[in-house]
Parts: sequence; structure tokens; C-alpha cells
Amino acid sequence: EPSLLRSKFRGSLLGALIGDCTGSPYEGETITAGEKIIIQRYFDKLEEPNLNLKTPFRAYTDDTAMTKSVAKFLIDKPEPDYGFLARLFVNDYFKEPRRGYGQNVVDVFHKLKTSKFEDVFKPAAEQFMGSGSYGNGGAMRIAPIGLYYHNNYKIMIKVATQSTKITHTHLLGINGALLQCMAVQQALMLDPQKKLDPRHFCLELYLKMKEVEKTEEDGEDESDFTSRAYQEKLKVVERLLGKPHDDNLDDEVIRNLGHGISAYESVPTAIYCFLKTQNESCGIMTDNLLRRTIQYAITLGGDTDTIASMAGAIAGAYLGEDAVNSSIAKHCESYKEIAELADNLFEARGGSLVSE
Ligand code: R7I
Ligand code: MG
Ligand code: MG
Ligand code: MG
Repeated sequence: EPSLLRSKFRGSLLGALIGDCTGSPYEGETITAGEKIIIQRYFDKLEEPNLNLKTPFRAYTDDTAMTKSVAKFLIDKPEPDYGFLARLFVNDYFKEPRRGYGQNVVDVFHKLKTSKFEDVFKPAAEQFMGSGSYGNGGAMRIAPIGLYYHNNYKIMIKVATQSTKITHTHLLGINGALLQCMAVQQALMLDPQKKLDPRHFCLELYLKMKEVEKTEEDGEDESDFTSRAYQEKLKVVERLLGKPHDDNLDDEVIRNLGHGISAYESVPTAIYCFLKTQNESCGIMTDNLLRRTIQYAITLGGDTDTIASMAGAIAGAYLGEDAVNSSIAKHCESYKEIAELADNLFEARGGSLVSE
């Protein structure tokens, strides 16, 4: 049904925006029990229809800046043009460098500019003495690709991989972006009227990740944990989903899944946040499932803007725009522009049948 699909595109990009904007004040923090209460009140306040103008307006960060570029890359060009995407990233960065970009990705932007975009994949490949970045910067911006190519899995994987390689070439950075992309696509395909089966969702992702990690294994180096990293993490997600929520479980989530700036320590966590909050309150007082996902992600601390944004993108793709509280959305920078971008992405998706 086209109107449901349109609503899901909006839900996903607005979910990503809200997660970024509401999560960024807590980035890098450890969240205490007291702070969880403050976060609950903060969200309660944001939901008030006549929000006090003095309530600080939340700016988005690099997560949203780069997501916007990925959406434009898909909307403006009939075939993927990675040079165009690299230019969008770089132009945005030099226009607004203070969006909280990762410390090392900035080197890539400078090199791209200095080299006049001669080889858009080269600067990223040189990062970290040639091993490439495993930061979550590829995953945090991938949602538009999962939406746009939702009917074309093979091409989705290819475009997600190539677009990530402009900044992140470490296998963990790429596969983390692929996992996040798959999660958004899978959530988009689900009927929001039907009860979600979290462990089934997780199993489906596990099987897809096994396939991705298999093709890259070639050398059969079983001892190299990076080659099977995400399928192993998804087993942990599945195990944690089977346990009832309490504060100790949250500690276990942080210890076993992580809440860090690497893709490995944040993408599985974001997926867990989405899946855990669909059927359990997780200590969050709200009936709104999108808010619950985002608020819960923030209470885990660490890379809060990014984990909340990724979890919000998945939840929004499942629930659609109905789950977006408009007061909360209006509190976030550029929410109208993001809604329009989602519509344009939805309209452009017909052209998404590109040759391989
Ligand atoms: O991945 P990236 O775009 O950063 C995204 C994060 C999100 O949390 C945003 O909200 C923003 O705050 O930043 O940027 P990168 O600079 O490529 O990677 C982020 C960080 O991960 C780096 O600055 C390193 O600290 C770490 N990192 C690595 N450290 C050692 N070895 C990434 N790759 C490596 C590595 O190979
Ligand atoms: Mg950020
Ligand atoms: Mg930061
Ligand atoms: Mg972050």
C-alpha cells in the first residue's frame, strides 16, 4: 500500500533525526539512575503540545548531516554516483564543520578536497595506517539506502557497501553499515499492525549476516574475529532478548553489545534497543513505541546520538509516521526538511532499478 510505505519512509528518517537531536546532549556519558529520570522528564516535556519556547531547540549532528547527503545522492541521480556523494559529504562538512564529526573522518574530507575527488575511495582506505576506519559513521547514515532499495536486496547491499567505503573501509565498518541497512529494510517490510516477533527478526538478520560474512571470508581465517563478528553479536542480541528487562540486564547489554563509537559496539546495540522496546517497557514510561526505542537507547549512554538515531531509523521504518510525536519532531532542527526529503526519496524510488 503506497500511503503506508510513504509513512514508513517518513517514520524512518524522522526517527533517525529525533534520535540524533535528543541523544546528542548525552553523547559520551554514563547514565545514572537519576539521569534516567531526568531523561524521562525531558521527553515528557518535549511531548507537550505548547512547548515552552524557552526549551532549548535541539540541533542535529553529523549523523543527520550525512544521512541528508545520502538521501540527496539517491534522489538527485538516477544511477549511484559516488563522486557526487563524496562532494555532498565534503561540502556539508566545510559549510558546517561543528556538527560533531568523528575525529578521523575529517582527515578524509580534507584529502578528498585537496585531491579534487580524483579517487573518492582512496583517502578512506588510507585511514588508520591502511586498515580503514571501523567507526559507526557508515552505519549512522545508511537508512535512506535501506528504504530506497527495499525491493532490490542485491543492489541495496552493493550501494550500501560502496557508499560506506567513501569514509569507512575496515570490514567491521562496512559490515556494520550493511547490518543497519538490512535492519531498516526488514523493518520497512513488516506490517506495523501485527505484533513484532523480536527473536524472529533477529534470526532473519543473523542468516543474512552469515551470508555477507561468508562471502568475505575467502581466506577461511577462522581465528580472525572480524570475519564473523556480526553473526556472533546477533547471537548475543538473541540471548539478551530472551531475558526480562531490569537494570542488571542493561549493564549486561552495555558490557556484551557495547555503546561505543565503533560500528561493532553500536549497530547490534541499536537493533537490540528497537527489538527489546517493542514488547517491553524497559523502564520507560510512554505508550509511544518510537519514543520508547529512542529514549531507551539514550539511557544506555555512550554514543547516544548515533545509537538512538540508528534505533529510531529502524523503529520508524516499522511503525511509520503515526508513531512520530509531532511536538517532539518540531523540537528538532530541520524536521520539515527531513519529512520532505523522505517524501522525495519515496517518489524517486521507482527509478531504483539500476544495472549492476
Ligand atoms: O565513524 P565516524 O564517522 O564517527 C562517527 C561518530 C558518531 O558517534 C557521530 O555521532 C560522531 O560523534 O562520531 O568517524 P571516524 O573518525 O572514522 O571514527 C570514529 C572514531 O572511531 C575514531 O575517531 C577513532 O577513535 C575510532 N576508530 C578507530 N580507532 C582505532 N583504530 C575508528 N576506526 C579505528 C581504528 O581502526
Ligand atoms: Mg553525531
Ligand atoms: Mg562525537
Ligand atoms: Mg555519535
